[in-house]
Amino acid sequence: MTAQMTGHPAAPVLRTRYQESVAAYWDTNRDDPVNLRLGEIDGLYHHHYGVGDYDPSVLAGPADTRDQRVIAEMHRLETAQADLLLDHLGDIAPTDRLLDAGSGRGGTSLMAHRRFGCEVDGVTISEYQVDFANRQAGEWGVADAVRFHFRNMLDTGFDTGSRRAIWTNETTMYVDLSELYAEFARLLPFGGRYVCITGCYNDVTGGRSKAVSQIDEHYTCNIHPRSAYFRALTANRLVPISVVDLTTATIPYWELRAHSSVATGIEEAFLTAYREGSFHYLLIAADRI
Ligand code: GPP
Ligand code: MG
Repeated sequence: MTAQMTGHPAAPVLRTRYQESVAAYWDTNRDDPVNLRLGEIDGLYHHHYGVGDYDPSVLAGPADTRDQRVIAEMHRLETAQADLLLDHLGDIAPTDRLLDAGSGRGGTSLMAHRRFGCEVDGVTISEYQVDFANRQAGEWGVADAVRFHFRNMLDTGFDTGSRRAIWTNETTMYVDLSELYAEFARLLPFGGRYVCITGCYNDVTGGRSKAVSQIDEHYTCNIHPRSAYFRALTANRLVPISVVDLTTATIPYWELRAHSSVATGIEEAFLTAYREGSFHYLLIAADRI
């Protein structure tokens, strides 16, 4: 397909060595039961964490079915996280267009289409994820409305002012926030909404803690301080309307995950970082002015 046919600029999708390494990480991360076994439950494959209390009875019941109950409960909490994000998008009409920036295997986009009935485009720099998510959209019978593209969220190629709302669900730790929000300010019309869920480190406790560094190392990412979000939003005409500290709400998810067969070894770093206060799990909703 030529650049002209897609409306996308001729620039390469991956611009830097760092972006190549991030793409390689997600392209090769194909055997991840912590995400696949959850997604298999209902066809919503997430790449984000959960919020809310877990039902303690999932740990108490018969041992032979315990793990499946734990996995189903983790999935319920991850889907609740995406629902919370969508709650902050505001009024979305079926004629609106949305952008999922860093769309992973597509779970949040499919939920957005199911809720609002509108078109959703997802972009990711992992070609594996693009193919996986487009296959899911096909299986859901919504491939005409929910489309995933091999594009860079810093330079999407979509038309100026074309998006009623944009979200990033745990993806901003891979990019420069100034570049990202400049692109979002271009894509959103006046009054358009941006919603971010992210992990960020705490300026008040100081620099990057050891636990936060372990998370960066694990995912090949670069977690930003809390201050960087508000500075970059404000500099790009994105004015916060809601800021929700989800730190307390996400801790049970990590406690449950630590008890599951699909734990990856990063659970203790998240629990330490959240409990010691060096790291927050934050939702920010902002309007484009
Ligand atoms: C992906 O979720 C998470 C990240 C890319 C970035 C780190 C997020 C922070 C809030 C710091 P995932 O579902 O792919 O992770 P896992 O495989 O561990 O479940
Ligand atoms: Mg996951």
